[in-house]
Amino acid sequence: MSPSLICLGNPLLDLQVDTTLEYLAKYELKSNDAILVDASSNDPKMAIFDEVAKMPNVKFIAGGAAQNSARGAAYVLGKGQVGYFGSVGKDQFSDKLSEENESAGVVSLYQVQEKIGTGKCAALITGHDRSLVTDLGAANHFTPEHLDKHWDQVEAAKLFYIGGFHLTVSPAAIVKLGKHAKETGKPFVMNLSAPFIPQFFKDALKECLPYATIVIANESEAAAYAESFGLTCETTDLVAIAKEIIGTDANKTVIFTHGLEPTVVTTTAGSTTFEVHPLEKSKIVDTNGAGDAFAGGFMAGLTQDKPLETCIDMGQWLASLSIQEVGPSYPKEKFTYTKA
Ligand code: 26A
Repeated sequence: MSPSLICLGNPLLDLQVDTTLEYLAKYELKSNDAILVDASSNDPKMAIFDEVAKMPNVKFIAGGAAQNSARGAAYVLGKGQVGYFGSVGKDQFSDKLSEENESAGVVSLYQVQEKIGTGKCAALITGHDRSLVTDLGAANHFTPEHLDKHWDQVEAAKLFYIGGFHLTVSPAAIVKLGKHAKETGKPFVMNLSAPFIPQFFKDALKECLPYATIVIANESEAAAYAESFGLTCETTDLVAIAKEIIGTDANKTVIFTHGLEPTVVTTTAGSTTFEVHPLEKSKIVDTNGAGDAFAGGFMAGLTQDKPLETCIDMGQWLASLSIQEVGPSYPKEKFTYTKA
């Protein structure tokens, strides 16, 4: 059996820790952000990983945004239905990621680097905020040729999910999958992932967005898109931004999540909003990975050919399950989605 849903992203191991605003200030980090550090430049932020690894309350958890979504989709779809492409090293971190994928039912389609360590992300939690600091490591060395090794699975897949973070790694790999999706009429879903993607990877985004049939982003990524692409509308006008992304593409849907505010869904036919179901604050453990879980639940619904509004509700349902766990994880217990 071949996976129905194929995902592509950057496999990372998360070092998650509850920390303080003082610690964030030491490295001039924002409390809710995602940034990259470059291991080859003498970036002082590289020290964060060693410091966090030694903190008494640190937890090592499977991460990587699209990989979190893949595990989420598999939580709903079951074993063998979801495949995940990305690049890892040969070390304990990748062993842990493979194990987590295996137990979640995700088929790991890893490209393995002999001499580069698996990527890592320090997930610095302060209250309900998280600051993500990433050293991509091996994840940065994914090459489109690796897709060829599993092309039979690509051809057998029904649909694709691309983490926008991968735009920093291999736009060529995204285009390769995008072309296949376009030629075969399969859904091709892209997530903008973080404000720095539209900000600093504008050309890569421009190259890949035409293949997307569905674009998922949150309100701050939407605002970053509006600014980076010089849109004349307000950066808070989600419908106007979505219309700009869509242009005249009748085959494109834009989904903007907006925290507890309604989710805004736009096509060339118009715009609709969907209420979120807020979770009691006392039940929230941490919101790291909430957006990934939303995408995972959404993709599971799409894989099951559910109507768009059900897919969105499934995304919100899975996100609410995930924020009751530590990090981008899902309950051990198997809950089943029932239509709200
Ligand atoms: C390229 N960058 C910066 C990244 C990431 C990333 N996943 C892929 N590429 N930076 C953070 N993450 C992941 O986001 C999840 C939370 O949404 C973290 O590993 C974390 O699991």
